[in-house]
Amino acid sequence: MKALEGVRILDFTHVQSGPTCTQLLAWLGADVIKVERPGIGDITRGQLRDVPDADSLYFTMLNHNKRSITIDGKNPKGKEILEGLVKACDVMVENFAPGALDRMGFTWEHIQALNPKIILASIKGFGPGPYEDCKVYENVAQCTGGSASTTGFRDGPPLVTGAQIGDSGTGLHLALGIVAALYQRTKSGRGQRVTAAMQDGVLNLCRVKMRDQQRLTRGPLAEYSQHGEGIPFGSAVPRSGNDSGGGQPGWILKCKGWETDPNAYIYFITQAPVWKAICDMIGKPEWKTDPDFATPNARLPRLRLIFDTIEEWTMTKTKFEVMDLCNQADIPCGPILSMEELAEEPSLRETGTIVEVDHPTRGPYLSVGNPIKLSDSPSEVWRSPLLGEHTEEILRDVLNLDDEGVAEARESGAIGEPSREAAE
Ligand code: CAO
Repeated sequence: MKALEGVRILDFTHVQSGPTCTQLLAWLGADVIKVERPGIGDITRGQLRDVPDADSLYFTMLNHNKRSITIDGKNPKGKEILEGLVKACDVMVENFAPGALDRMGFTWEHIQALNPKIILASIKGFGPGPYEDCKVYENVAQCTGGSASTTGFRDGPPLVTGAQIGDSGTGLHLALGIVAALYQRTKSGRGQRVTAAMQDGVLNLCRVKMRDQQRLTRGPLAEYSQHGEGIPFGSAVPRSGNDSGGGQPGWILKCKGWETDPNAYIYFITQAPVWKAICDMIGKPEWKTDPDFATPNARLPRLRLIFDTIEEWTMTKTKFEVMDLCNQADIPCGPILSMEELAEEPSLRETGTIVEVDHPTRGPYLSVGNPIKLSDSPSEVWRSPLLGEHTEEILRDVLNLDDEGVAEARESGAIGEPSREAAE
């Protein structure tokens, strides 16, 4: 059995943030019913397509283990079907633009009246306040949640990151809220609303930068390399390049081959407890006792010199050789791994973090599996559904419609026509 077996989710999500949340819940064992617009579906099915006429990787990699039903929520019969699903589900998840669900007639009051035990979980760009009505995509959240202003180099513009902290990060936050609400319901017997705003989710992930904002009012941030370089701080937390966000200074250093390989680098942390091992490894044993280098505080204003010196050593070795040598001495470091290297990493394949999935119209593709491992609820990864692939199955199994009921739904235009692939 799976952790969330028996939990049925009405998945009204699209694009990335909501689908990452419901995909996680599906991997944990929930029955996730993805509702899509007839003939159109989640817009990502057709975005960034690499195989003509096949669902994009954008869609397939975010919608594993779900069933797809097409329903026109603005058609009266479609609304009736949706109401039936609200009654039959434990959780409804949505990430429409603010107001869209209400305009479709599904206000929280109406949803609660239909099913007082249901949990309604929503992602929006912003919480209540001046921007609550705005549509939001990933990079808007990164910029408004404090990530962009603190990412990049001091002398460059703000930067967005490759990690989708606004979308996938908020999906993760919402999934936790849903599981907590399901747990509370076992005692209260009631559903509730769960909301996660993307700005809040990003800010939560940038917590250490808010820490630094407050520390800045009491003096310079000594662990930022700009301090060692004698550059004064302004009133807001600056971009800190590759400085470590914690109390142990770190930086990205070149390794052998950096001239031609854009990823021949390693992140190197000068952790205080292993400082002596670092000095021996890089051929600077005198730094172990030199008062300018022997203590963490003495080192802070000299970090540039220290990392330049370590880099002279790392440049003589590949990133994997540096990793091996450092690990033998317990020195924390990490090679910069490209997506190409990660895709081929055997240990990630073995744990199911990277999986190969087959798909009827696009063939085999690689995906990222469930990063959360439960010993009693292992995740299996099934391909994403074709548009409307399970429409009839869901009408029959979940709503108990017979042939006549399905035909009536079809004729009313509520569920559209079966898609060519799904019909095949
Ligand atoms: N049946 C009938 N209508 C449907 C439907 C269905 N099955 N599914 C969607 N629709 C309708 C909606 O009701 C809405 O109609 P109205 O505007 O007439 O009320 C319409 O489709 C468009 O929905 P939308 O406004 O949510 O979609 P969009 O493409 O314009 O905006 C996005 C996309 C992501 C910017 C917006 O949904 C949003 O801000 N969501 C909240 C924040 C979020 O999750 N952002 C991250 C997305 S991932 O990068």
